[in-house]
Amino acid sequence: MASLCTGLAPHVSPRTAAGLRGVLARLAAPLQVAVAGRIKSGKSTLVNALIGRRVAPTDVGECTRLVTRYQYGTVDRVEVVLTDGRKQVLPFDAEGMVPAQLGVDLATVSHVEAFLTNAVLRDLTVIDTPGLGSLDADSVARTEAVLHQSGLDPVSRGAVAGAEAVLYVFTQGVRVDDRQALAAFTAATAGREAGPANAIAVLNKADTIAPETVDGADGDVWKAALLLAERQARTLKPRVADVLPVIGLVAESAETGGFSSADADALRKLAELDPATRETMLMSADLFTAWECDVPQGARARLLERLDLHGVRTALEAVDAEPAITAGALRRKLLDASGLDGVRGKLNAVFRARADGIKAAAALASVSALAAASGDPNERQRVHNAIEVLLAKPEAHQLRLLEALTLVASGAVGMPVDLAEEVLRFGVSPDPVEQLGMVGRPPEAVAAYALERAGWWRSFASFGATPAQSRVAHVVHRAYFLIWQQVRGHQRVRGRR
Ligand SMILES: Nc1nc2c(ncn2[C@@H]2O[C@H](COP(=O)(O)OP(=O)(O)OP(=O)(O)O)[C@@H](O)[C@H]2O)c(=O)[nH]1
Ligand SMILES: [Mg+2]
Repeated sequence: MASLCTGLAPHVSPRTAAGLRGVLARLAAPLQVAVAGRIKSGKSTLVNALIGRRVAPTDVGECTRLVTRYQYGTVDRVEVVLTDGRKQVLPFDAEGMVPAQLGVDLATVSHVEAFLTNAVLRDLTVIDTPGLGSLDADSVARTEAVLHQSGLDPVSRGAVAGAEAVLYVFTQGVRVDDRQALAAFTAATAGREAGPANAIAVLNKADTIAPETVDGADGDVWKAALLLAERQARTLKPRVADVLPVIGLVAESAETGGFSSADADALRKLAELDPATRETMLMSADLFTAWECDVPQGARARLLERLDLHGVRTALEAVDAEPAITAGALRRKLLDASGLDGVRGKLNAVFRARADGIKAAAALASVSALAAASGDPNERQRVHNAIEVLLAKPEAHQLRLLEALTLVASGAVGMPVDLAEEVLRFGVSPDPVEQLGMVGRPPEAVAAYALERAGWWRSFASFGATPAQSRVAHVVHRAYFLIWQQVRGHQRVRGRR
């Protein structure tokens, strides 16, 4: 993609050339992941947990209404980018956060760039977005109106569309069958279709789920969250690779030092209360802070703010199991209970492992858009020809596969359900055996299956498929063929040994 851009630049109009330079710069930069979702769904809290530092203001402040890009820099600083392109540099506030008040007229602000020395950001830029507007109206028509008028302002639309991958934040407030939410999230990626290769969803605030409302949860909050996430996944796939439950607040406190040794001391004291008092206090936030007990109210309020009731209960259970537990070990327990490791793992598997492919696919979409926007038909043709040449190269197979996945996921190319599912499996993991759903099976079986499917897709491409299906089928055929070659290669090596 990079050589396509450099090759084309001297032969196109200055405007298109400037666009190509933009695409080139993006290709060289870390993968950009936007965190998107409804207002107050816990996006900024999750951003902090992922970065491992409390930098994004949550709850209040002007910044929750602005797009903020957290990226790697050698010096910590905040830049407020104005709509006229000027920048104002600000320091982080006394607590190390992006200042809640910027001291600039918000109407003149485009977005905020925050540079941090955190290692996590070396290969991932995280974009915090303002929440999508309220979507509780019943009609889809109204949802559309909300989205196109006020639900998502042009700046955040640009940020999300500009992002190469998306992490959608849901809460259980979104019903499984909530088509509106789905429509909203699809629209949020305007310009770049979301699919299993570039989108993941989380069911956030899992701690607030009432387990008795979920069949099969046996009163267990985390089990309820897993079941709900699974149900949401059924509705949201193939738009997203997966839906994972997470407790962003607990993850943030455990990862950013928000949970202190004073908090651990307070918990140890609370654990010593008689069981009846403790149960009563854990019934509600009000009871927890107002009840008469030895632990100062301020310390309890702090615990609630950092962990909420479910987090406090989890921590108390850890203390019960190990009364002398250190603050560090308690923090680790909380992190485990938050589900953040699962989200990180998914981010790595879906985004990081394929960052080059995702970036190239995004660049391809941008270059196509640049060509479409050009007024000169010759220029359009020149760009299209260059893309055709690129896609015909064997190395472009990954790119074609990601594109095919997106076409099928978005419904742009219609497929019978079982075939669509088969195609979309290529998106679940970069590991070929997982893609075939054959983990643990002997290589001979994997190779035989890949070969059989390669043959099937080849004939489907030639007979019975529409032209659009046929293009996808060719790519799928090749994907199976390459897996067959790879697995057979391993077998040979083993045979020789
Ligand atoms: N109980 C609980 N509360 C959470 C969790 N995550 C976030 N919150 C709380 O939810 C509120 C909103 O969190 P934010 O992170 O500011 O949400 P946001 O989506 O960034 O909000 P906007 O940017 O205003 O749309 C805060 O009070 C958080 O403490 C969670 O996992 N559990
Ligand atoms: Mg926010």
